[in-house]
Amino acid sequence: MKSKIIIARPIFEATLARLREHFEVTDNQADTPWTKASWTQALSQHVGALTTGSDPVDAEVLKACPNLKAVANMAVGYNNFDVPAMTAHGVQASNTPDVLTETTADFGFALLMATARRITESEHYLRRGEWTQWRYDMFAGAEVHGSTIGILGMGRIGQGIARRAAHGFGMKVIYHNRSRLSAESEAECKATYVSKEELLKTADHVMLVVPYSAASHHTIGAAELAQMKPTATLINIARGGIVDDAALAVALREKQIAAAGLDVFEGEPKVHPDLLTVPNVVLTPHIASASIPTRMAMANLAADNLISYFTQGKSLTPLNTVAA
Ligand code: 8YV
Repeated sequence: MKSKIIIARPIFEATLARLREHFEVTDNQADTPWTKASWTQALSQHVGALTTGSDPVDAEVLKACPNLKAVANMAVGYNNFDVPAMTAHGVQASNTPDVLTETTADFGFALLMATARRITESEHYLRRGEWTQWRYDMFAGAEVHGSTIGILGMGRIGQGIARRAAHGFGMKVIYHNRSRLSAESEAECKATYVSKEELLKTADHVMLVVPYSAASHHTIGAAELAQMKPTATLINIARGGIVDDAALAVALREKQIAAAGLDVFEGEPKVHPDLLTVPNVVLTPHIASASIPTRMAMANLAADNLISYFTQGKSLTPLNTVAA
């Protein structure tokens, strides 16, 4: 008899077909939204699940799911998981590292370019039919090449951004992280370790790539925004709660900083209403990893993590160790 798994959100048909070879699958190709209660109830009927970064697997959910054995997150970030609680319940947790690193770093750069060079703001102006003649200061933005980028969070994606910045754009790279990179990695990224305060004070562009946890909640709030240069841009491709969105909307409106580019939001898919009305912000709906090949690689790795757990007793990219 095949084990029963649930796929929380729509997925590629090919991934679904592959999973159906191994499991009895409950899919959600109809994209029916979950409440926490309906998700918990559905999950409790299955031994495995393929989730995205916004489907909770916490102590409360786990209590209702005594038969659950493995959950594969189709995301590198896993703040939707309570990993210690999963370990305590004997549930294998896995994520999808590496396969999305370069694509997400590409997007960080795209958002930086769009924000610094005011691409979306100028496109809206053009579409509104307001472009009547050339002006020396029309949508003049900040320089990217040769400027200083400050990267908060220097994991795989942060290092991908640093390599692009240093080698592609001749930027000076400064970073702050819980721990310093090895001398070899610093040299490869041409990156200099600085304090968070120095980074905020000196960077022309601040890029946020820190994982979300209680400790990183509101890493950037009113006090940090006040330390940044008035000409600086802030880019968030990490997680919504890293930035105090209400404080950011005020800082943007009052031109405490020049502009922001945000792919993630507190309480997404809801976006703070004040961010929707300020012009100097570029907003995208959490798509940093969304190239077709990368999303396929993420889906395949998540599927392989489930298949590997149920056939070999261990996922390929596990986040915890559990007895099979
Ligand atoms: C995911 C992400 O697409 O990997 C992550 O952590 O934020 C994105 O790549 C998103 O979390 C949905 O799973």
